Amino acid sequence: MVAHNNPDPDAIATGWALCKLIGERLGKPGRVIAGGAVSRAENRRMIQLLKPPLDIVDNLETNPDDAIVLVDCNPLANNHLLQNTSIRPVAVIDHHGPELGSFRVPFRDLRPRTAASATIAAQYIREQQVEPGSDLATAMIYALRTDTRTEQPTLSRLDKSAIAWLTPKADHEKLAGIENAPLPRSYYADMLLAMENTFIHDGAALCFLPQASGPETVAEIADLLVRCEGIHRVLCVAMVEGDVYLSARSSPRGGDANAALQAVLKGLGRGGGHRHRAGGKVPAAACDGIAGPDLHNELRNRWLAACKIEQQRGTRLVPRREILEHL
Ligand SMILES: [Mn+2]
Repeated sequence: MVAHNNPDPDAIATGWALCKLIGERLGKPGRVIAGGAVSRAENRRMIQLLKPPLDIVDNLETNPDDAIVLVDCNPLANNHLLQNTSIRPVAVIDHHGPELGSFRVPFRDLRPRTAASATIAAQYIREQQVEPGSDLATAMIYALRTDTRTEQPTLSRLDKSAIAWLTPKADHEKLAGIENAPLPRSYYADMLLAMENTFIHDGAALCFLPQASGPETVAEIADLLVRCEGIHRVLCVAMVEGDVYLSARSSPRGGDANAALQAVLKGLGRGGGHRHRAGGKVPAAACDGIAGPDLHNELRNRWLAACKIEQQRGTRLVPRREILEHL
């Protein structure tokens, strides 16, 4: 199972469930493989406590009789190990929205109305009467929880039925342990920098970090900012080892975050996601020759234009002076 790079809980749990299904029904071994890293503290804790069959690698090495299943992303996305290779997956199982273009694959199950890919995998194993066991069930519940981390998640009938089926099988102590994972000091450094670098333009928040401890920082900050009263759209951008990572969010009345992000990334990089949550990357090579402030301005202008916001000058999220005045 090849999951998207920097695999999230949904990608890991879905791949794991498919390994279990194929192992039990076809007697064939399987692994979940992805590039990048797992950096969010909660997700690292998930791996520690639940031990999914996950390998993080730089390059995909395959044997001729390996069957590759792409999970939680599709062949046209640029965020997985099959990108720029001639390897063709035998199956694609995903819940992300359709990308422009088409692809041929022997088996596909693409359900953009489903909250998580884990829901699709839960339906497979349930139909095949495969018992997930408590660790896999916990991973799948955590996948559903993280992929529905928005103000008004839309759970389909199938999502609810997967949750109801998995909940009694999950280990709720481990789940609480994952959700309350210890955080490194660097997390607070990122947060401090983020709060000082967030500007509001007409109900939209923009946060630029000249550096961050890992690629997932942008997602964590975007999740936090979109919960702020009066903020309906968020774009968070951070430089991590030369690459630029972006994360966009929108509240229920904030429009299509993914469409706005695609407009920002056009010609620079690629990304994907859903109506209210999306992420992307501008590789270091694409930033070559563009000075930091120029890229910053370009991304800001594109995003304000995509959101149809006229207020060019932002105001600080937390003006230090005002906090002190209230003491
Ligand atoms: Mn997902």
